[in-house]
Amino acid sequence: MGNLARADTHNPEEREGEMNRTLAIVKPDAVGSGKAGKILAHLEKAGFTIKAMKMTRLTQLQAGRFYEVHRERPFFDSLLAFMTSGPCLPVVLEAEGAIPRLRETIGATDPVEAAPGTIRALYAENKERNAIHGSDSDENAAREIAFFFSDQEVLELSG
Ligand code: RTP
Ligand code: MG
Repeated sequence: MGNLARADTHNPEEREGEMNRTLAIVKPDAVGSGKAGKILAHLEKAGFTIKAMKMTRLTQLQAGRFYEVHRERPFFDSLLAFMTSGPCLPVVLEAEGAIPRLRETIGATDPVEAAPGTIRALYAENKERNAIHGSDSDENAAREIAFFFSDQEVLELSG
């Protein structure tokens, strides 16, 4: 659908595809084991531009709100314990087709199932301690960016 719509336009920039933004979080396992720099380099090599970033340590309340959708899942309490166990790095990333591109770059949730060369295949310890988060839809990307960053923060930093 997107490609058909773009074929009708005479604007070369639009034909190139739409630039958009998504949210990654370098998770506490990766920050704690000194893999954050390699993961950020991997993201840049994969074509993402870092538009905003911060280091923070989530509270139980924040982690619970962020992963609200998983509240009824058996791994929820363990996920919250993990995500609050140390600092993490929320990062706003920009690229063409940023949301699917990030999901492809990070790989499947469980590193055993993640495609070779993906961030989780390279750096995740296991299905829970899996190095990085990536937004899974346009709607969630907008929600998750706003969860960590004010409009002003993103705009002031990225121009
Ligand atoms: P994320 O939201 O962090 O990008 O991960 P995802 O979409 O690949 O996976 P999701 O199903 O949304 O799960 C969120 C996070 O919960 C932990 N998890 N543990 N022990 C388990 O079976 C299990 N399943 C999920 C992982 O940290 C996962 O990334
Ligand atoms: Mg998810």
